[in-house]
Amino acid sequence: MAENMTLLWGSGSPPCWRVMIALEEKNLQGYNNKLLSFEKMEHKSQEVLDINARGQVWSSLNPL
Ligand SMILES: N[C@@H](CCC(=O)N[C@@H](CS)C(=O)NCC(=O)O)C(=O)O
Repeated sequence: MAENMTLLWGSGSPPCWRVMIALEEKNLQGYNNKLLSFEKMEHKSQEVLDINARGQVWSSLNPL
C-alpha cells in the first residue's frame, strides 16, 4: 500500500520509531526504508537536505 514511500531513518531515533509504529498501526506496510548513519552524518547529506532543510530524520521520499 505504501510501496512508493521511502522512509529515511536513523537507528535509536524515537521520532523514527514513532513513524514506523504509526505506519504499522495504519497497516501501511510495504514501504521502502533507508537506514542513515548519524556517525557518518548521512542525515546531513544532500539527499536529506533536499527534502528536509533541517537535515533531521525521520524524513520521507514520496510521502503518503
Ligand atoms: N521534529 C522532528 C525532530 C526529529 C529529530 O530531532 N530527529 C533527530 C534524531 S532523533 C535528528 O535528526 N537529529 C539530528 C540533528 O538534529 O541534526 C520530529 O519529531 O520528527
